Parts: sequence; structure tokens; C-alpha cells
Amino acid sequence: MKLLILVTVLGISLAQHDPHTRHGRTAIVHLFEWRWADIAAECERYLAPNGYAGVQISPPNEHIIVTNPWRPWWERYQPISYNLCSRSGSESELRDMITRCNNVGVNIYVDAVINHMCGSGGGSGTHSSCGSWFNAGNREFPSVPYSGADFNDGKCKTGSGEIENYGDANQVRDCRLVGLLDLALGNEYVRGKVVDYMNKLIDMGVAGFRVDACKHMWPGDLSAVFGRLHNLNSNWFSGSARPFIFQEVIDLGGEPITAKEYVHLGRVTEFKYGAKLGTIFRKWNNEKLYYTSNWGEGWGMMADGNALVFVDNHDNQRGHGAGGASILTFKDARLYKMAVGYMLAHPYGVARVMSSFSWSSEVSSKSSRYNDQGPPSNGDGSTKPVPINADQTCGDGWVCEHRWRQIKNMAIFRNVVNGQPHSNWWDNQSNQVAFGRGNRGFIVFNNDDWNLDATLNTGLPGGTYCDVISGQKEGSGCTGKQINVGSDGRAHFSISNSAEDPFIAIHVEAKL
Ligand code: QV4
Ligand code: CA
Repeated sequence: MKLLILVTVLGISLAQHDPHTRHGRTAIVHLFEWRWADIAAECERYLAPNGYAGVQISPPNEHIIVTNPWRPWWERYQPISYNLCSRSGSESELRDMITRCNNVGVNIYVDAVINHMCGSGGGSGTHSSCGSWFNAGNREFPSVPYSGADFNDGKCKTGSGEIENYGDANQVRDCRLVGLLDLALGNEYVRGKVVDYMNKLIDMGVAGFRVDACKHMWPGDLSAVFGRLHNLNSNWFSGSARPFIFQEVIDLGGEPITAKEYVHLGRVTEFKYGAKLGTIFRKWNNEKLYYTSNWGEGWGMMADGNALVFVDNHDNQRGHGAGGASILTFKDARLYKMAVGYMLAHPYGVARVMSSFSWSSEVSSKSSRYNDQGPPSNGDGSTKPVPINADQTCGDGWVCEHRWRQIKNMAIFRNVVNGQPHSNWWDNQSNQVAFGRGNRGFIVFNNDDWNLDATLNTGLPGGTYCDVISGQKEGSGCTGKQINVGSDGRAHFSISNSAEDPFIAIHVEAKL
């Protein structure tokens, strides 16, 4: 225990807390619902050249097909088996993608859905992504195989068999989450099946897992599963590297189950981060950006070494999950770019960038709920490829936030300043703030309704720098603003409150 505290205080990564990123890269991107073939191409043509460290992929296992009449995105959170054919592609396409991404130093993290199978109302038949037969009502999943004894129906104590009260930890772990058939992870047989699934992926070369719905599983059961995972594939990782684990636990306070119960097993998604950052940039509840001088633990968030941080995720960007109202998304592009920029400039946590598909905000004639809309699809329900436009943006409804210049350049900024302390804080006691990262980078925000005009200590060596928000360094010039840093490290910044992007970022690799 003492060692654990010491290690946490020093910010050293424990086993399963280390993302094993390579080539000094730091940020992860969630390519939500992308096909494996497109991810493989994106690793080679964009992610590696632009310094992205890794990709969170959508669940690769066999899942139910829901015809609604169109297919919602969330069918992939209803497993039918651990066969590796999914809406994103076949097992061979998955293997090819993992290999090609690894070969250019980009890690793959799998979204592992191990708390449950499909919903109790999922019916019977072969409406599944590999065509395996199942019968949800009878708890029959012969392709695993799982049957009645492998589920928590007997253990759950609520009348409905559903989670009825999040104030009762037993039912949150042992009963069904929105009807999803709850696996008995206390049973050796179930653990073995889950471990085999995850180990197969590790052996294929993945670097770790985003583990879905961890609040709904007992930490002891997860510990037993994670303890039996193989070390990472030594073709790409050091022989003793443990898989990176980040657990989805939504802890916004007020429930008996907390993130703290899980931090010894791996990192945990810090949902306070995006909820609070959204409130701050929206200036709700009289929040001001200058209050963030102690951002991170100072704001009641978990220890730096335990946190996986993000501005929005695939749930809360569309009102699923919890704590969504303040969340910024690509739909609030101007504030969103600032918030993602803030996250990527700030040293706290392992950062994940969201890459979305767009959806209609209207309830269309075809859909019951717009926030169920699936990825861009062909007439037969298959997912469309991601076409790349001449200007490097994506087409066909793929938003590709990770390719927005401001976000891509801040992912690079994070790599350039990696390991440097948060330094040279400045604020105007309102919504104008600036901070640096040692002598490697500096960022200035103006989220006030008036101009910013200030001479600030950047901590950087004297010289001329390209702002990587309004443009970037290209050849021997800047395509956007230029900032002159004096030999004393001071520079003058002026940011109009009506600027397209009211923030400026400079770093030593964008120096002329
Ligand atoms: C419906 C009714 C239920 C009923 C059930 C009976 O609503 O009241 O009991 O039928 O069968 C879909 C539908 C949901 C449906 C359910 C079962 O939306 O209406 O229940 O299927 O058929 C995603 C979606 C869910 C979706 C689920 C499975 O968000 O809407 O449910 O996939 O397809 C909590 C958890 C947290 C969770 C978050 C959303 O603590 O862990 O809710 N987040 C993760 C994922 C998320 C995913 C799941 C967990 C489940 O990030 O994307 O849910 O794997 O906060
Ligand atoms: Ca459970």
C-alpha cells in the first residue's frame, strides 16, 4: 500500500497504467465506428506522420444486428460471441490493421465489452455480425458457448432483474444494465472465456483495452481477469509490457460506486474532466477559465497517473450515459477547439481525442431517436469508407476532428512538451489565461467578450515562432500568425474576441 501511494504521488505508471506509446507520441484518438481497412490506411497516411500515439477502436467482436429499421451505432455494445467479425470488418482485416498500425508505431486499444451479452429482448436467430445463431430469451450463445448458468439472473435481487437503483452497488453489478444480459464474471468458466478473447487480441498485437461498463463489474472479478492477461506481443513491445487498461467508470460523485475502487487495476475514464471543462468554456454557473490554474487534482479529479481524459466521448456527445448537458462537441466547434486545445496543452492524464461521424439533430422520419443513428452507411447497412478530401478533411459524414488543423497541431504540441512542467501561468482574473510547459511550449486563450492584449513570460528561448492554431510552420515560414519571443522569454500577444479561433499556441518545433 505504501508503495502504491509513493508510486502514485511520484506519478510513475504502474503496470496496466502505461499506454506504451512509441516515438514520443502521447495522444490517443477514438476512431468511432471506423472500418478496420480505413483505420489501417489512417495509421499510415495520417496518424503516424502527425504524431498520434494510438487508436481506440470500436468493439471488434460479433454483435447483434438491430434493424430499427436502420442500424443504430449501439448494436456493437451487444455481444453475441467473441468471434472477430463485426460491422468494422473481418478478422483478417482486423489483423491486417493491427499489424500495419503497429508497423508505423501507432498502438491499437480495443473496446472490450465483457459485462454482458445482448439485450434480453434480443430475440432468437442469426441476426448477428458473423451470422451465429443465438437465443437471448433462453440465454443461449452457442458460439462462445454461454448458457443460463453463465449469467447473473439468479444473483440479481431486484424484482425486474434490471438495475433499478444506482444507490445500491449490488444491483449495479449483478443486475441488467438497460436489459443487457449480465455475465457471471464471478464464475471461473466465464472469466476463462473473457480472458481467452482478450489474450487473442493481445497476441495479435493490440496494446490494451478500454473496458466497457466497469461500474457494472466487481473490481475483484476484473482483477482476476486482468491478472491473467498476456504481456504485449514482443514483436512490437518490450517483453514484460503489460496491456494498458482504461476502465469506463462514470463517477461524477453522488453514487456509492467510485472511480477509486478501480484505480489499482489500471487507469479510469475521468468524466469530471469534460463535464467541468464544458461548463467553464460555456461560462455556465459563473465559471471562469482563470479558476483552472489548479486544473486536475485541484478540481477534485483522480490522481494524474490514474486518469484517462477527454472533452467528449461517443456516449455523452449524443446524450447517452451521464452528465451530458455541458459537454462540448464538434457541433460547438469554436469552443470545442479551445477545450481540446486546453486538454492537449495541459499535462494532466492520458488524453483521448474524439473522432465522430455526424448525425442529424432532427428526429428523422426513419428514426425514433436521432442519437441512435448509426455511422454513414450504404443501402445494405454496411458502413461507408472514409473518403479524404483534397484539403485533408473527411467526406461522407465522417467529421474527423482529429484532422482539424487546430486539434492535429495541439496533438503535436503535446508530444513536443511531453514531460515538461505546467509553468508561467497568467490570467486576467476572468476568461483570459496562458500557461507554458517548461521551455518547450506556451498557449494563450481569450474566452472573454473583449480583446486580449498582453506581454507575457513564455519561458521559451528568444526567436520567431509560428502560431500552430491560425496556421503552422511550413518550410521557412508560417502560414498563420507569427509570435516574436524576446531574449528575456517575453512576447506580446493580441487575440481579438471575435477571432475565428481565439487562442494562440507556440512550441519549439514551430520556431523559424
Ligand atoms: C431497452 C429499454 C430498457 C429495457 C430493455 C429490455 O430501454 O429499459 O430494459 O430494452 O431489453 C440499447 C438501447 C436501450 C435498450 C438496450 C437493450 O438504447 O434502449 O434497452 O439497448 O436492448 C450503449 C448505448 C445504450 C444501448 C447499449 C446496448 O448507450 O443506449 O442500449 O449500448 O446496445 C451507464 C453505464 C455506462 C454506459 C452508459 C451508456 O454505467 O457503462 O450508461 N456506457 C457504456 C458504453 C455505451 C454502452 C454501454 C456501456 C453498454 O459507453 O455506449 O451503451 O455496453 O452510465
Ligand atoms: Ca454486471
